[in-house]
Amino acid sequence: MQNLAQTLTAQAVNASLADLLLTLADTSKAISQAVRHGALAGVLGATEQENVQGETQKKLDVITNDMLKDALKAAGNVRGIASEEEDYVVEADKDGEYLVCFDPLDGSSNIDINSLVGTIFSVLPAPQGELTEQSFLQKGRNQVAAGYVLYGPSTMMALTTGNGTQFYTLDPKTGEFLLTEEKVAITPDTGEFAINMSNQRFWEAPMQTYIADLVLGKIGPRERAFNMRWIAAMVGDVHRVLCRGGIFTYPTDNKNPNKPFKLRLMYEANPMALLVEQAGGKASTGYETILDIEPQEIHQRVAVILGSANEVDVCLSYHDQDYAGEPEVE
Ligand code: AFP
Repeated sequence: MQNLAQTLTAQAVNASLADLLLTLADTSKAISQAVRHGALAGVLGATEQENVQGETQKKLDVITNDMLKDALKAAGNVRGIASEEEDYVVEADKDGEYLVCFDPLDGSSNIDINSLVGTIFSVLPAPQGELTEQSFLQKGRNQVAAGYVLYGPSTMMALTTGNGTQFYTLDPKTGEFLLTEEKVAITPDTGEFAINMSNQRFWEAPMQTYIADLVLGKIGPRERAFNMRWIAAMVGDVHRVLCRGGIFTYPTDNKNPNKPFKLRLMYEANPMALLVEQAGGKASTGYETILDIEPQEIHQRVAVILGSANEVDVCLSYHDQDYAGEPEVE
């Protein structure tokens, strides 16, 4: 089996980018160790601090954020860092060619219940000149690499460098990420959806109608049954979609008028959208393709609808202005 370095060479990935991705892979191994020690290492539970999102930081949020920052600052080819856990962009190396955005531990509310968590990362080219927040505000289509590491029963990395999406599995004996899926392909149709149903009354009408039709199953306009899953960690739900198809959505809701969206564009939606598109799927806000969004600020949030291409299209048909109550189902 090929390892990560061999696969990046085979894909003719720029040597500096390959080094950066290997740095991220090595750091994720250390994070995996910290996550797996859990209570034994005294890393569970929350700190007294809040992040820029106004969320109480878990101890592991802070620990993993520092691990990634330290590794990327030492890499030599990283110009700057944007993290869910950092209020502002972080300077790294003035000669660095890349910007890295990451969520160090996505799904951190799952930590204390020993459920799925992961690290999500996005790599952008660093523009010339002074590093500011503006340096990062590039469309998702500009990403030169994107991926996540899922700390599950096995530690797995999903990665794209624009050559499709690959899966790597960490061999605990050798500490190597080995290529276990060379060309991830999302089935165009699906019978499985992922959404936090408790927000149903806060969604826009098109999403309420779309989900209601899925729940009606055989007796509804879709005329077939659907299953539901919700891991409450985007990294876990998207991994399932990449593995067996599905549609994942965190739509806009009016539960908190000051926060109409939940997922962050730069280090959740954009990297996941690239992985999904490279695997033949689709990713939209309901009204705009995610990878074409012009970012306005690094912690910007967006609605996300992603997964099996044909099912995303059906969901988007409900959002079309001229929707007449009949879904466009092939
Ligand atoms: P945490 O990192 O705070 O646990 O949030 C995870 C997340 O950003 C994303 O990974 C999940 O899909 C989503 O939030 C779950 O949100 P709900 O808790 O509202 O279902």
